[in-house]
Amino acid sequence: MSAPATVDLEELATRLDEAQRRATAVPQLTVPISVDQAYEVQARSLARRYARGERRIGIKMGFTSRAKMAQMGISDMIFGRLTDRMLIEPGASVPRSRFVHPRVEPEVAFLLGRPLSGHIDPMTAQAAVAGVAPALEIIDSRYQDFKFSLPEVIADNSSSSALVIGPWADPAISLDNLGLQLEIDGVARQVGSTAAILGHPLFSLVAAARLLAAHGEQLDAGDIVMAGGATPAEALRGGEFVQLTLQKLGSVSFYLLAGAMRADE
Ligand code: OOG
Ligand code: MG
Repeated sequence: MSAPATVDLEELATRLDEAQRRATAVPQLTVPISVDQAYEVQARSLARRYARGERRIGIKMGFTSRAKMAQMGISDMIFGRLTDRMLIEPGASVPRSRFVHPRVEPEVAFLLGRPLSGHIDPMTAQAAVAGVAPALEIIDSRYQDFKFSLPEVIADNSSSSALVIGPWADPAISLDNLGLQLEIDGVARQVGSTAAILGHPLFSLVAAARLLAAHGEQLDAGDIVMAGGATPAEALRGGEFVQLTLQKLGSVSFYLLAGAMRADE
C-alpha cells in the first residue's frame, strides 16, 4: 500500500503568494486539504507578504450574506487577512493588470478602537467600534475560472485583493438596515441592504472575533474589519468607474483602468 500523500503547506503558500504577486491564475489543488490546513497555508502566504514589508491592517469576512453564499456555492463563513498594499485611495485609478479576474462587491467596514477576541456579544463588539464606513472590496481568486472549494479559497486568503474605504462615520449610526446601491459607469448593478449581512453587520464582527480566536489570532485596536459582501459580486473588465452609495454613510468609488485582457479569460 502506498503511503498517504503528505501535503507540503509551505509549497502551497508559496505557489498562491506567487500567483497573487504576478496576477496569474493557478489550477485548483490536486490533493484535498482540511480547513485548518487551509488557514495554515493562508498564514504562511501572508508571512511571506509581511517579510516583503507589507503591514497587516485588519481582516475581511467572507460568505456573511446568502447572496454571496449562493453565488459561490459555499455556505461557511471564512476570513482573510488585509495588508496596507491592498488599500486603494477613494477615487483613485487602479491598473487592471494588478488582477487576474477582478470582481467588486459592496461592503461595510468597521474601524476598531479596542481589541476583540473570542466569544463576545454584539454589545461588546459595538463598544469596540470607533468608526463605520462604506467600502468596496475587489476580490480576485487566484484559481482558474474563479472556481474553488472551501479550503481552497481559505488558502488563497479568501480572495482578498484590494479594498477602498469611504469616509469614516459615527459608530453610533445603526447598520441594521441601510439601503445601498452599487453602480458601474453610472448604472445601478446591485441594490440591497446591510441587513443582508447576517441580519446586521455587527454579527460579522462578532463572528470575526470568534473565528480568529479559533486560529490563534485576534482583532487589534486600529484594525479594519470588512463585514462581507451584501450582494453578489460584479465582474469587472477594466475601464469602469465603480461607486457604492450607502444610506447615511455616503459614497466611495474607484476607477479600474482598462488593460490588456489576460490569457485565461
Ligand atoms: C470569496 C470571498 C468572499 C465576501 O464578501 O463574501 C467575500 C469569493 O467570493 O471569492 O469576500
Ligand atoms: Mg468580500
